[in-house]
Amino acid sequence: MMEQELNKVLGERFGKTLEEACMEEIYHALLTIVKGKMKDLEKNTGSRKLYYISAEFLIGKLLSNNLINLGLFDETAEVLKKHGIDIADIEEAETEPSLGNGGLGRLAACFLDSIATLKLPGDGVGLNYHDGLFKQTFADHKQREEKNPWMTGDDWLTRTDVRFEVPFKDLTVTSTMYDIDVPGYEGGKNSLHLFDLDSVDESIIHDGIEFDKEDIRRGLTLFLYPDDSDEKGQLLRIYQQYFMVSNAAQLILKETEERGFDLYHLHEHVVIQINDTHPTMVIPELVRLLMARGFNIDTAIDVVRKTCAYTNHTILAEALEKWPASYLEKVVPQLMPIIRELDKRVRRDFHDEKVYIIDEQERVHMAHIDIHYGQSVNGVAALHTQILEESELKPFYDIYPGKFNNKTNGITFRRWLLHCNHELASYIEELIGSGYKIHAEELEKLLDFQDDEAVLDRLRQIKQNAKLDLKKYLKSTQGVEIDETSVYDIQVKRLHEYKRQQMNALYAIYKYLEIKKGNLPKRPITMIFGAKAAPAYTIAKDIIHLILCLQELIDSDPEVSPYLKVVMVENYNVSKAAKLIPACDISEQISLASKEASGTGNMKFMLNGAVTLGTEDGANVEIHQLVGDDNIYIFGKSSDEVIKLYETSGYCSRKIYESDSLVEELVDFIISKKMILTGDPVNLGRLYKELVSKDWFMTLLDVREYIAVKEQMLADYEDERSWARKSLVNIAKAGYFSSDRTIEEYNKDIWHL
Ligand code: T68
Repeated sequence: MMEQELNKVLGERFGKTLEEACMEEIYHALLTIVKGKMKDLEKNTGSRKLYYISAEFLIGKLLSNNLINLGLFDETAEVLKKHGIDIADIEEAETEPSLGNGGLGRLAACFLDSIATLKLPGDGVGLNYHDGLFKQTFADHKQREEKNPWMTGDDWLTRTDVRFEVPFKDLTVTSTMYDIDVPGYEGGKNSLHLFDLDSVDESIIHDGIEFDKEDIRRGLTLFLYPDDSDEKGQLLRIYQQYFMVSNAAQLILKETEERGFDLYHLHEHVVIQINDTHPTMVIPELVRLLMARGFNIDTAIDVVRKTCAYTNHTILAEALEKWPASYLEKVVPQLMPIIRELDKRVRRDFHDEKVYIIDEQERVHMAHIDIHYGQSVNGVAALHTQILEESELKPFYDIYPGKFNNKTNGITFRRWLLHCNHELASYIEELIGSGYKIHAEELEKLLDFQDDEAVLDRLRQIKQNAKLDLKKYLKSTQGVEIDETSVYDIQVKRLHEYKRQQMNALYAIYKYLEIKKGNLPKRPITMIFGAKAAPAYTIAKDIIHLILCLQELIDSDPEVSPYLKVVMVENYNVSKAAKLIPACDISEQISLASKEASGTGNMKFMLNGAVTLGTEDGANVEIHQLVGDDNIYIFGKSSDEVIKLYETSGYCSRKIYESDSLVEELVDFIISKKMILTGDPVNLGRLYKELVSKDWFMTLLDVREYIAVKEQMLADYEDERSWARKSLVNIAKAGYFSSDRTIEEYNKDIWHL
């Protein structure tokens, strides 16, 4: 079937056969075929529909996943193989949409997959950023940002004729809606709606990612998270957010009316999940639109409140959005009277300024709108929700205990096992049958094999094959040579001080110095990093600089390089994650306890048989509970201790630096002669100073224990069988982290679809 279809489409479009076509042509033929098949699928329906509004949908490449979900992957791979083609090479022809930044955006993509798979009616709504998040390159050991065009004219987007007028203070624009089909695994389909402006013009970008941020018509949807370090940038973000939610609100009202429902019953037929605060303005916007349709304000607010639900993804105060009211006045003055009214009602009912929407400095706290004017507030892991309730959002929890609930994150096993690790997926199927693909908890059946030497050996072999694949991949993409007999120790995630890549870098320094002293490791270690730093986040970029300098220093030292390798993967993204994760031995999840809301990379690594080295933070806590002490390596101060240190200002990094000679030696190395000769003294000096005199995320607090536990882990790795057993237990216990489970919980507790 697939063979004939491929030949037919290749003939019609390129006048070629499978034998003659190049990779790009085969990719485009497959795209056409798969899009056609998805068009024929019936959309999930129901009397209540979900709209998941998110500034990010980090969907990754779609060809293989869509083939898997349509049940066509194996057949397609077979057909191609017959003609000497590896489907992985076809995947390379697809550009990756960079419509997200990190966990929040990838979570939204996993959720879309699970919602469709569970046959629930639920669409995603977001923006179609032409150049997405920037593309990262390295030069002079530093991050450079470039635009990242991903649309090719022939891609997964389908232009629709849905258009809405979106009124800003100084101009009104007309949107265009693009759709991407989201097929469920073995049935079901929903849509991802991405709004755009026809007038957007990439030619205004110059010098990397610079452009005139006041040119709304040509620049509105160029980038995800354009630099907001100045007022113009912040205003542009407000333009983007309002454009997203006004389109979403208009689409929701239009579809609800088309489905024949009365808007006075909107909440019975629609639920809106607000993914972090970026879509918060949908609340006042819906109130405005309903009032324009004749609702009185009480009814409008009541209906909207019953329709909306909010997910919080962070407790970092600086990440909680607060827009100056004056900025909102400049962009969307029509919303300010409504926001003021919402605030007035809060002040009428509660006498605690901590819960007001507009504070004394006339800043609008977006999360406060969501909490007062939504019906649900959820955190994304048990510990995170607990911290929200007990400290970060305590005043709100005291008012609305019933609104708060936890939804521990999950990942789609279609992408993060079936697609990224075919060999492991088929071996699991051999052992326990295919039921686990739908009922992830069936992975626990693997526990029956934890003492089966043949199974453990095979798992080791599968890991080894993945390590070889990664070796080849890094060689061909970055020209980097890694040793497949080494331990692969991987930390990939956004770059942020709280995630503490700098602590991992201090380990690299430790190991370097040990090797120099003649204390050679039993087995070489490959430390792999992947991370983008926000363009205006100076210290994050300094940390990248440190890692890149260490990479070079170690590479060029023949005494050290046989035993230690540091690799920073350029432009870490979803496709690279899919290559790195199956090959990992040690999964680095080392955030300062209390700061990582959940983490989802931790789940992906576990599912692929890596063992976690982590703090008791986010979902690590739940991983720990599931796998038990023997199958995870935990270190560091607890979240309670950390929270107390913040409350009492009880942390002083300089004290640790001055009293612990090992810490002093490691930190001093950052500004050692060798490093200064390799890198830039400004960046290295600034980072050194930051660690010694501030260290807001308490690297030095945990670094000693971190090193000790990592050393233990490396020693334990040498007992190959016992390590393989740990690996098996991690895979077996990962079922809980299927996003199908998460979505079932959202549906049961919040959505009621
Ligand atoms: C992440 N948040 C959390 N935020 O950090 C992570 N935020 O612990 C969690 O697993 C994940 O969300 C899913 O719940 C983010 O990724 C952002 O990217 C972000 C971007 C701009 C502003 C605020």
